[in-house]
Amino acid sequence: MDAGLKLLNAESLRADFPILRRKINGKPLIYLDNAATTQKPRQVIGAVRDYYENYNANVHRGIHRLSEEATDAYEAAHVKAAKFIGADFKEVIFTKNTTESINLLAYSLGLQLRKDDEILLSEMEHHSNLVPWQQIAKKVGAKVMYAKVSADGLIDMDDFSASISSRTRIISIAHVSNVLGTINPVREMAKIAHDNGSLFVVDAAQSVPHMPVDVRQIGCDFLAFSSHKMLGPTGIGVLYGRSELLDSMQPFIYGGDMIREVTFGDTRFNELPWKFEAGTPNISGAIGFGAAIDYLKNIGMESVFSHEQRLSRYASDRLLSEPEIKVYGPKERAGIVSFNMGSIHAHDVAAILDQEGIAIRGGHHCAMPLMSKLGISGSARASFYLYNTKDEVDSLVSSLGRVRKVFGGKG
Ligand code: C6P
Repeated sequence: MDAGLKLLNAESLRADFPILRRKINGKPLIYLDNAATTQKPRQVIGAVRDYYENYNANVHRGIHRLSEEATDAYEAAHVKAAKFIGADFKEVIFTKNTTESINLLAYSLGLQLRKDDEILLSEMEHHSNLVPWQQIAKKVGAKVMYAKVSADGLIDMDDFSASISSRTRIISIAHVSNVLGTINPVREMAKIAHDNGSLFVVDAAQSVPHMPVDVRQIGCDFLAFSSHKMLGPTGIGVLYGRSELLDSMQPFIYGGDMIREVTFGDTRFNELPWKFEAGTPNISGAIGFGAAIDYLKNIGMESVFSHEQRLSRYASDRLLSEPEIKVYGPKERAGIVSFNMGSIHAHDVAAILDQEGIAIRGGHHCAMPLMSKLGISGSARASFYLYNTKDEVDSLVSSLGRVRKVFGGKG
């Protein structure tokens, strides 16, 4: 471990999260569904409340005091989000979430593709980084290719390189798999993409919330993530794009705020990033998101990452020492552990754990093609964040005994 790394104290951070005091079925809540969404600290809840109580107004429109304050706070959130990933202010567009960010790209870039152009994804993509490309490819006659995932849960880099051709225009890959916890070598992939003249998109929904991410270090062209997976409110996310690319792209949604001048005949679009933010944005969400970024920066993303890696290593070791449990994905992983217990359905595992106050996700995790590749219909998944503890992992593993009892040794 890096000697300068500040160890995170999950126990003391928990006091910032009011929901973690809740009891479920009379038992303390153990929240292990952080890949789906994360809980919110009082600092984020307070920032949203402060906006509504003290300076609620629309942004970029009014000359009055409230509108100026709201605009300043909204733009400050853009600055925080840009700095958090090492980008410039004008390169960060606020969207609804990762899904909308990728749809923006699919519509804006994908619709420019020609027949027989190729888009390369991988077999481990979330539906949000698959369905938009698939649908746009159908419209323009492009082909979607998938780099293979090996038995140990890694993208096969030989197959990745071999799948790229002179027709590959866009390559879009998850930084971290929401099922396997695999951390993909996006920096290396960006280089391979650029050597071929392809654009490289990173789905960072499961990485930006959990580890240091710098868009210049990766060298990607675009990167997408969601506030709600990093302690912030729902309904706000980011699309990062290199400014020269965003400048040359057509907006995806048209309307107010994204224009400079409109006549009866035509429209000139606003400057970046506003060109891509049509209509009244999610102002309270952006302000809460800014507070979430402050909170994470204060702890340090290296510390968040190392805490989660320690928890996921501990969890997978403990799960693997139990009878009939299969854990999916590589040994070196982010804070996501997917598993199955013999022939017991993942939904049943999640339902019994819920009775014990433990929240995990069971199912296909919006990655049905990956499930079919793994030959399963779903998995149980525990996913960690900065407020989770080793004791909670112990409770998870011991509660699996109850699952086994209910299902009479099927696990
Ligand atoms: N995965 C999960 O439980 P949105 O919903 O737009 O904020 O994020 C979509 C998304 C995109 N890419 C990856 C890798 C993701 O994990 C997700 C969201 C959640 O795994 C909800 S299905």
